[in-house]
Amino acid sequence: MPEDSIAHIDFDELTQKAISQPLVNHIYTADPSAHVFNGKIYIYPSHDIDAGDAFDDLGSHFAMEDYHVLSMDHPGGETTDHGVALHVKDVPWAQKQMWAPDAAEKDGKYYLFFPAKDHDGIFRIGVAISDSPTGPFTPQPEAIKGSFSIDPAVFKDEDGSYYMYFGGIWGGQLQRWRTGSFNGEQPESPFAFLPADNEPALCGKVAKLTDDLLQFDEAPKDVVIVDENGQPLLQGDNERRFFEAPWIHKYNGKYYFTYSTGDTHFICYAVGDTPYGPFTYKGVVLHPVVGWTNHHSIAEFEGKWYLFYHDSSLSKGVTHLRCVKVTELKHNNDGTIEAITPYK
Ligand code: FUB
Repeated sequence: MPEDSIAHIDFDELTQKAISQPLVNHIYTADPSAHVFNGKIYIYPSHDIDAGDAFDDLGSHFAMEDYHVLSMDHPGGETTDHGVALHVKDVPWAQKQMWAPDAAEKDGKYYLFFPAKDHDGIFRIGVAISDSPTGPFTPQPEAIKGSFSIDPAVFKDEDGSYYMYFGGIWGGQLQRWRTGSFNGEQPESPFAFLPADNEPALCGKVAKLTDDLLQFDEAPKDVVIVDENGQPLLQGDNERRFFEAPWIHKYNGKYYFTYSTGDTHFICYAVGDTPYGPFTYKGVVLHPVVGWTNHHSIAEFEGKWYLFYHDSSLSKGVTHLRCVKVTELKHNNDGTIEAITPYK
């Protein structure tokens, strides 16, 4: 929901109408990536702070410096904040803007994947390792070779392969990589280098990870989203095309690619037969929330599916001070997802 609509919101009424409440309210949290490890739910969110940076279309106001891990025994249970799991000052290659992270488990070790701007102001994706799902995590000295842009989401397929989905346009810089290398020619603008409205939309990326989960095992490929006629969505199709916040879950043998449409504020989904797609656009998962960004993850716990998401209700509408929430998500018998309206 854009900022200019917020002036008219009665936040007491909104809290009453919200389908779920903040999981924690002692810190601001966003971009929740949820996983079930050892029968318990762990949430890897961004930790929002007000660093005083002005709002702009590059997201400079999202100036996060560290990560906390949250956990709960079951949805609706008490949420525990396990404190600082990784701080930007401990990451040699990173300078600022610790944006949306994700995590994975392999052979009893836990891997935190996170984007940050490097010392040249270019978003890269790094990995940090821990023996515990709650950290603290020890970062690798360098970012993943060949990594770029933001919003990593790591998916473990049933054959034991791990894939990273990532990317975000505007402040996430994906458009600057259209030629395969970083285009830093003009002063940073969210709109330079984007395809024209009648050209195929910029795609999120996917790359298989190496066995140690520390590098890409292949050059990142496009995650192509097509319409009902098999045609790639166009850049001007703002209500359906990819903007940021990719996630993937598998349901009944199909791969569900879910993502934010950014400036139109939806979480949408598209379905494919392989982890690489192509994915056919199907519809909306989550309608706009209070705050500019919409970001989510989807996890199964004890046979039910849950959508983890955020809004800016706790800060009464401040875009960069968000709070994470959870609600049940339903797959219909025909494989579609029941769209969620965040306020009744
Ligand atoms: O939290 C910073 C950025 O805002 C994330 O990386 C995007 O997905 C959006 O939620």
